[in-house]
Amino acid sequence: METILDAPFMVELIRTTTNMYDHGWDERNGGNISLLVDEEELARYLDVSHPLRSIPTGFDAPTLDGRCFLVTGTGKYFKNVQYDPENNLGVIRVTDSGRTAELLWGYADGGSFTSELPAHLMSHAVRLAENPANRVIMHCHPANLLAMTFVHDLDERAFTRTLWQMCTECMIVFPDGIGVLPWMLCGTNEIGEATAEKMRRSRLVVWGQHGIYGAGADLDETFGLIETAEKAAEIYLKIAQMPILQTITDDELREIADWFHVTPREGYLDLA
Ligand code: 2HA
Ligand code: ZN
Repeated sequence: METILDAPFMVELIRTTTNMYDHGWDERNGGNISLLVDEEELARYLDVSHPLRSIPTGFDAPTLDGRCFLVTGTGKYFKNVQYDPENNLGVIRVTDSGRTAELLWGYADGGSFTSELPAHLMSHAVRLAENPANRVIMHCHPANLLAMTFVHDLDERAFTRTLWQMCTECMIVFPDGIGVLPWMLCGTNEIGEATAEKMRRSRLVVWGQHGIYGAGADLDETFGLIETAEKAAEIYLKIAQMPILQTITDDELREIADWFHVTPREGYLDLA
């Protein structure tokens, strides 16, 4: 049997956690990732018929029964994943209408999945219903987006429009906009449900005074989504205190959308 440490999905996830740490998005134990992996693929590396232990999740996710995820561990540091994947990561299979996670590999020191598993699995369920190719939910604490939640209106139309106006790329990368939640206690089923509800409409969800969630078909796409929004937030913070002499107009945003064949979130552009 091949070692799971050489599996392409494992190599990619380890590289991604390291890259996110290097971007300053995941201080200490900040941030978490879950990646959907097919059981048939896992069976090349693991005996999937013998779970190591079962861990209760504390919530329901009936549509995910039988699905397997590679998930970062609770209390673990992204900085350390590359040096010790087996303690910092785990592979779980969701069973029992989502109430139980069977551990197939990892969390070797007796650990468990991220405290944000409710937000991850509830968001996976919603995104899979929208796009069966969705595989990744990613959470992190990028400084500029976080800072923006202190000084910008949290209305999600206004927040989205500001980001779209900061860089031409934004309309192309997230035409579906960005959902925004006010500050809420993290790690709870409530914030999980609220995040998943926002994920119906947009693949990015900001948590006020905390961080951001992104969803995508693979790790690169999801990282790029967050990276693009974070770049726009950085530009916003650089210019917010200066007189604005020109911006990207709504007609120009429409022009970008038409040229790149993307559909802006309905009602978010003011067009004559
Ligand atoms: O796991 O980022 O939101 C640490 C966090 C909690
Ligand atoms: Zn967080």
